Amino acid sequence: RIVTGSNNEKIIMSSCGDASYPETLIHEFVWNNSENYPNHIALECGINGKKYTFAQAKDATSYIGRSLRNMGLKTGDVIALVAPNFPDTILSCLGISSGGFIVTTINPMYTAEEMMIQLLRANAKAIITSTSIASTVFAAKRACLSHETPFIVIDDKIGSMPDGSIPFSDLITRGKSLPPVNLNRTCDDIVALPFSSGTTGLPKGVMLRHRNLVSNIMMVQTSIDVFQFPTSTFQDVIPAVLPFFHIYGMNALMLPRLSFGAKIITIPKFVPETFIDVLDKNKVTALFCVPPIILFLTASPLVKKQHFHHVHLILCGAAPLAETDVDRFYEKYNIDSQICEFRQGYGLTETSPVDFIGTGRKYSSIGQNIASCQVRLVDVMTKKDISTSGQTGELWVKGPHVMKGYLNDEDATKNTLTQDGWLKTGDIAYFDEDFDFYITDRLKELIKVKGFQVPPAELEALLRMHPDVEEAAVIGIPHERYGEVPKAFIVVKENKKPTEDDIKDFIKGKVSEYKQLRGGITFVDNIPKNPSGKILRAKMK
Ligand code: 4UW
Repeated sequence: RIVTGSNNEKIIMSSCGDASYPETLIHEFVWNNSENYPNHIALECGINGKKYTFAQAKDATSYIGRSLRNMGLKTGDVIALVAPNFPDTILSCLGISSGGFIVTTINPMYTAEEMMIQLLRANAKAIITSTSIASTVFAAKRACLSHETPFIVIDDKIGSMPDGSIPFSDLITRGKSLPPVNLNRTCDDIVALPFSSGTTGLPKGVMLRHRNLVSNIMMVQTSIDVFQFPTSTFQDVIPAVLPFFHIYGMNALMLPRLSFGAKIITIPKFVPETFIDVLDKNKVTALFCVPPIILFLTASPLVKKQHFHHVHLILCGAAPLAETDVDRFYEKYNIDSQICEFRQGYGLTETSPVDFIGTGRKYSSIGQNIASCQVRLVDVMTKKDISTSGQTGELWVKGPHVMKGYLNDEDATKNTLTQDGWLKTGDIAYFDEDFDFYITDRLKELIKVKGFQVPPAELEALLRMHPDVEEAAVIGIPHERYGEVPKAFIVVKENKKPTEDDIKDFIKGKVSEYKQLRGGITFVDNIPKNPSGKILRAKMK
């Protein structure tokens, strides 16, 4: 399994070999098999029941692309998609691709200020959103984009459309009478621009090509056979509560599962009753989770054994999960773990996202590197490659799924991607005697709250804007339900005495709910830093 490279690097190859994948654009890939089941339901709203068959969804995608072209948008323009999970969110995403554009997905929970930063950094030329958040998105648009920027709104039955909006449904109806788009795109072109803070600093646009997304889907598909993933013999039914704006929801759930004929039931927001209602009304076959959902499934009195009757796979990732959490789930429901199997996955936005998937019964392991994903473990101190089980090092990965780089950020790209294509994940890991991997720590600054990214640099910059704050440093501390929460250390200016609540109030409203300083604030005399001024986060922890 371990091959020595030309620079004496120790490369841990995948036991699955290499994956083959077609040179196809992502929207073509997703609908490739759909002619075999045109009348099956592809998309259904878990709230209002709105449905699209595969044939309808495929056609709608194409019409949306045509309509966007007809608005004067040009090949390679970036379109911001800021919407909770709805069938129309999925159609928007694929429609943007079919029109030859790039989709930057923005967290619909963001404040207008947070949205503005991404709209500007991504240089968005149009926005697709939905009525329930349209006023916030419109405020962001008005503050930073030109008046003519197309503002397209999905009617999600809550809230209304700001003046001058284009109803999303018009894109489909009008697109029918427009000529097909003459696409001049290759698999090397960028199609998705999700944002990630990477190993350090503020969120950056992650440039993902069509090939990155398509290859990663096939890398997983090749590996699930080798790792004997439980699969359905019939059409999968998958509730989609993980947000599509995040790469896990986008290219581990939505796009791959649609490609293989699943029915996706969209859930716009995690509300226990809504989630249970979807489980009650559907024969759900697979659950895509983050650790807090696993905890919810175990703890909630609303969840019953019968909800798992058709479930053959429970997948979890985006943040660490303890073996005992999975044990507790199985103990509570007395479910056969070979019929309803639990597996972890591991990945990151920068790798489209999947690098590892679970191989079986070791619940705390992220499993093994998938087909075509090469891995190195690099000792943090000596920078030498590790080739022995049990030793920890930084995880590096390489393969056709690795991003092109960060948009307009050469420094960050250089610090993350080596010249020969290795991506430094910023995660610390080791492998056992079976080559099953375990994540033990995070070298990078990133804090993960419920699986969502919280870049400490963003909160630190905000805290420094408070008139009483001299210096600030933010780290993640463990939290029982959320995994981690941000905690701030603050040095105040001379003769100033702000309270913890003063500072928390200052942050409130400026950043989303999940980024709030739930870990509290400690006032200190100084922040430990290295000679070049970098905050010594490990020391603070
Ligand atoms: N255990 C511990 C894990 C794990 C983890 C991720 O926001 P991003 O950039 O991306 C994600 C992607 C999640 C994901 C991808 C594919 C997959 O199969 C799956 O599970 C089924 C989940 O969250 O954050 C990337 C960072 O999130 C941490 C890790 O620090 C990584 O660098 N992370 N998965 N299983 N930590």
